[in-house]
Amino acid sequence: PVAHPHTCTVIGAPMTYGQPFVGTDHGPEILRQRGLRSMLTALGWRVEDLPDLDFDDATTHKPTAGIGNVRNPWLVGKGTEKLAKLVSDTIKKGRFPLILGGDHSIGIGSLAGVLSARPHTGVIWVDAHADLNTPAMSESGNMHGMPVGLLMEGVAPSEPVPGFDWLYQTFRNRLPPDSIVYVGLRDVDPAERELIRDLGISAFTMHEIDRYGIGNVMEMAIGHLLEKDPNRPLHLSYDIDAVDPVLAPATGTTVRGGLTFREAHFVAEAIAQTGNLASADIVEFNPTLTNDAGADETAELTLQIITSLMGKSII
Ligand code: 4U7
Ligand code: MN
Ligand code: MN
Ligand code: MN
Repeated sequence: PVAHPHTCTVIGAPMTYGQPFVGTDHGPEILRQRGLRSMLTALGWRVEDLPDLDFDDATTHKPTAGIGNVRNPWLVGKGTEKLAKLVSDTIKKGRFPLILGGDHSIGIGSLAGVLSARPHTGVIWVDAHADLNTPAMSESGNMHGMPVGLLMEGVAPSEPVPGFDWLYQTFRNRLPPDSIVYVGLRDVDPAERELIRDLGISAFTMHEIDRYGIGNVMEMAIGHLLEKDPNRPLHLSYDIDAVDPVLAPATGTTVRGGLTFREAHFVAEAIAQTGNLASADIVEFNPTLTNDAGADETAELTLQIITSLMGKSII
């Protein structure tokens, strides 16, 4: 298996432009305040904590509003370009990028960066949603619903969305449909469902979690990605809305019937145990969308999931 790099680079990606609410920009700072760094150090990581990326500087030069059916494409495009470069450079330095959202549009930058440094990566997408929309398919125009769609082979638009020229120049690698598995889906748009079926994408929805149990689901999910190459690097994208909204109310697109507390942790533990995890993002925490207690609870849960993911074992 891929040895854990000794150094984890914490990348704050305080993006809000991929969805309609402010507040997701507080994610990185709140996780740091709650002791992310010392928690990682206690697990044996050397930590490089970079300043948050600046996603607001693009507002000064170019149109910020919607273009066609897409909302804020320029802002999301310029921001995710920065993230893609940083993620790719971090991996090339032999470090583990731990990317803190921000809304899930940052997944465009994470995926592009990961695929540029390690084209053969397998991706685990833990989410209530498939995030497989393209501008042509999307009904909302929100780019946090598009990270997988914009990066997947056979789905990604052939022409760049405004602000995304970089995705057609230096970051041209795409994700083959058999290189992703979904865990936790329960709210999939009709056009996304059709793509998942047509492309044969591996999807463990809440139905499969109920049916087989989370232990078997994670074994099947990881098995699918590591089938041909047990040493394959893995990238995890963890949308906190995968967890049941009773436990994680502070997020923008809640859907009832999500992962339980233990299921949410087990997913992270099982991925950590492979020894193949090489990069991760955790996204969509928004402390402003609920009361203080709900925000605290969601922040703490997010931190605990990161702890499990980065190697904490119960005994
Ligand atoms: B998230 C949605 F229509 N599919 O495209 C869309 F249901 O990153 C939701 O997973 C997207 O939170 C959710 O707007 C994006 C909608
Ligand atoms: Mn989601
Ligand atoms: Mn998502
Ligand atoms: Mn969401």
